[in-house]
Amino acid sequence: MAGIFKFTFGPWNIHEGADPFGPPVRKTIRFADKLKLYKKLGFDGVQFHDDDAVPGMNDLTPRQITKAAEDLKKVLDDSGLSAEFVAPRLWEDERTIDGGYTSNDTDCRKYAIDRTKRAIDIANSLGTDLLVLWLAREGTYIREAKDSRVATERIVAAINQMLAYDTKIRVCIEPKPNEPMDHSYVPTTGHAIALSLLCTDPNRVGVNIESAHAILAGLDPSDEMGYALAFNKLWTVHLNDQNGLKFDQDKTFGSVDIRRAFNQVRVLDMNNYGKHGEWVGLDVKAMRSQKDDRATSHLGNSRTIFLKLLEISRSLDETFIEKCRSNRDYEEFDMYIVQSLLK
Ligand code: XUL
Ligand code: MN
Repeated sequence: MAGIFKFTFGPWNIHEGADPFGPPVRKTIRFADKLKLYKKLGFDGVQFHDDDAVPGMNDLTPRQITKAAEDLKKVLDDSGLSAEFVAPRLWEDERTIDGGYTSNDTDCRKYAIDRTKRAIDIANSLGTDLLVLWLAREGTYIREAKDSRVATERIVAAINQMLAYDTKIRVCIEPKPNEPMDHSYVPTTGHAIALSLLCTDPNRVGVNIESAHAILAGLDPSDEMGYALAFNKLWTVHLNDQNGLKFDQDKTFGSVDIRRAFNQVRVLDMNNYGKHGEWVGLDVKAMRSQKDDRATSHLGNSRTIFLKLLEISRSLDETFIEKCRSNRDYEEFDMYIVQSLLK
């Protein structure tokens, strides 16, 4: 069996509860205070958007950005925390309204690449070689807005520039089928992995699978994970849960479908996920209707649910499971799994 899992989340997972229809409903917790919560909640790693690490980075020189990131690294070291990855936030600037890497405008594409290079600088300063790309606006609202072949080639060209800029960086695509864009160019794990094979160094392009994003694509997250594992490309995960085909909910892991969550834990554990230093990442949000006092519980709860499901998976009778499989006794097997989850 695999070893001990280590857990991580991003500071955006502690938030004020604003949604597209209403303002914040909880008090802001300062970044420095969020960092203090990590260990208390059972987490050792921090995931960063580039400007979580260096706020206001568009107004800073590359040297100033690196200096700020180096200062943050000292804070992380003093807190016993590691940076897991850095992700360029390419969805807020006016130059990325119609996409960054796939924008039809040359200057906007240049901005996206330059910003990504700064995110790589930040990753280096924070001591991580992992860059996550959630391709938020690399898509369209009407298909005719962009040429999908050109858009795909532009994403590949952008990743190739990242690989050339830093010969150590590993680029991890986080697929999502929609939201904010209506149609996304890299909607699933299969798309992301196929895209990696077009890059100059496919071995340095992998995936970050988010449970909710897979569900939004009508797919099972654990099968997506198994697929990526078969390519040795599952380099991080964003575990959470999702109630059907609606907005991206980022619910507490296992809170909607405990069996679906169980299968994610099981596929990770059975395949020694973590053996090469991979983290168990969460991307979960407290409900907007939650009061301030327990607005971080979703993080600890997700971790607790993961560990409980791990315990259940490891306690299963593997000989019995093999017998069920070879006899095709799937009704018995089904009941065994359900009973194990009900205990
Ligand atoms: C968006 C999402 C992002 C990425 C990081 O749906 O999941 O938070 O995980 O950029
Ligand atoms: Mn995510």
